[in-house]
Amino acid sequence: MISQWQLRAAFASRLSDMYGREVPAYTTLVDVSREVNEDVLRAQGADAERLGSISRVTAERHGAIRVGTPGELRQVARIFGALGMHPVGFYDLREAAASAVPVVSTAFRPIDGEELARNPFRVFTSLLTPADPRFFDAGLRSRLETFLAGRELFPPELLALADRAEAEKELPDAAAERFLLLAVQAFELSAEPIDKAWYETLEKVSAVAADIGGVRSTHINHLTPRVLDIDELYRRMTGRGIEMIDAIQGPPDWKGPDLLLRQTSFRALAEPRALRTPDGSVITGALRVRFGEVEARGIAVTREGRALYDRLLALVDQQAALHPRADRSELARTLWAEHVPGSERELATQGLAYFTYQVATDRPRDGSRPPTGIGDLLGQGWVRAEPVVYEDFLPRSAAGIFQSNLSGEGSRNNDQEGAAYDSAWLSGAIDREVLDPFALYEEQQNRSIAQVARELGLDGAIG
Ligand code: OOG
Ligand code: NI
Repeated sequence: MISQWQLRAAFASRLSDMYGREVPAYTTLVDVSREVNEDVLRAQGADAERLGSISRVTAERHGAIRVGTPGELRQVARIFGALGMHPVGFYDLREAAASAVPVVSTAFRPIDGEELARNPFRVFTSLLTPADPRFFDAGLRSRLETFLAGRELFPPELLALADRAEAEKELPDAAAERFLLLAVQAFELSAEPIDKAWYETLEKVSAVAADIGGVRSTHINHLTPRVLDIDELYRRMTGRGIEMIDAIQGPPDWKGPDLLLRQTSFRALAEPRALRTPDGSVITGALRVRFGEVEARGIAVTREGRALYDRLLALVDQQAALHPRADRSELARTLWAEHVPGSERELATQGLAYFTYQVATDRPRDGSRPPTGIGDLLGQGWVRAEPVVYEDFLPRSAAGIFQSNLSGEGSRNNDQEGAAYDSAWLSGAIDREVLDPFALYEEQQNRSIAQVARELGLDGAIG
């Protein structure tokens, strides 16, 4: 029998092999990430593993896929459900991006601490929004919806195996093998010729719309390894002559603890694709849609921590607009030094980031009563705090990653009112609850605090 987490680990690893064959530069990125991780581990020792064991980090990937309809997304949810991955978070990239990115997204991932430690594979999954009149007029919307309704992304056999794996939480060896084969196949780049005129019609609106709705299949858009020093990785990739996007998205490189998520990518590569021209002949063209991305993960922040992050992002924007020649990351670094607490201890006591707490083995044993505040418990050595890793994404960074890889801006008519989509709509559309990431982190933190309170005899009175 193959359990869900083994299926998830096997799927991630086979997808990685497949993507490496399709996009060789991805393999370079994985190799350089591994080298950087080994160097960081050598230099920092155990500290390097504070946000995840080196075996987790080395195997860690996120993928990105894009689908066209709620029905397709429902099927994706069944396939990832088989792998123990649940929809977490709602991202509206239509609002986060300046150019035309007509999608809303969620991420499928494990939610349980133990499952994350076994294999944290996650997939950023975007859904096209044909009903948004800022991008699609009535005629185009209807052509697009008809086109999408006529395709099948996932064979019924794959979906049946997925349902079985989700219900039974495992599959017999032979069924597991078949499931993995079909699941990886479903995300391979198709050799079927693309209708050139239709693809170009959509591309005028948005390259993302063309990538999703201009073809009769789906494919993995990128697969992202995790690195322990993304600034060093950026330098080494550039040194190897690989053209990276201009900046690292997310928090700046600063002297305090790593927070949230920092990401960067290399530009989408021209890949040969078969195109059918209006006269029916098939030619080889090139499309630039798939790229390589790498990320460094930091500590998960609370709602207050996130509000601070968003405020600083707005401040950086403001200052960058006032000083167009200034270095954006320098501006960000200065603002962070001014506004963000520089130690894990302060982040914990100010309620800005999530930690799990354990009673310290070397706590005071002189018969004194423990204090009841987390700050005092930490300060007086009663408990230790372990940072909780950020397992999710950032809308502004995601928009930046999408955007930096589009060849054209596309078009968008802002006189039109955008179609409304939110987390509740998405939950209804896929018939599964889209979970709130903050609630998941908070639960994890609260469970550890309740345990500490029990062990210290504080009856849940920790504040
Ligand atoms: C997804 C872009 C966002 C991330 O890591 O933030 C993303 C896409 O290009 O489909 O992958
Ligand atoms: Ni990504």
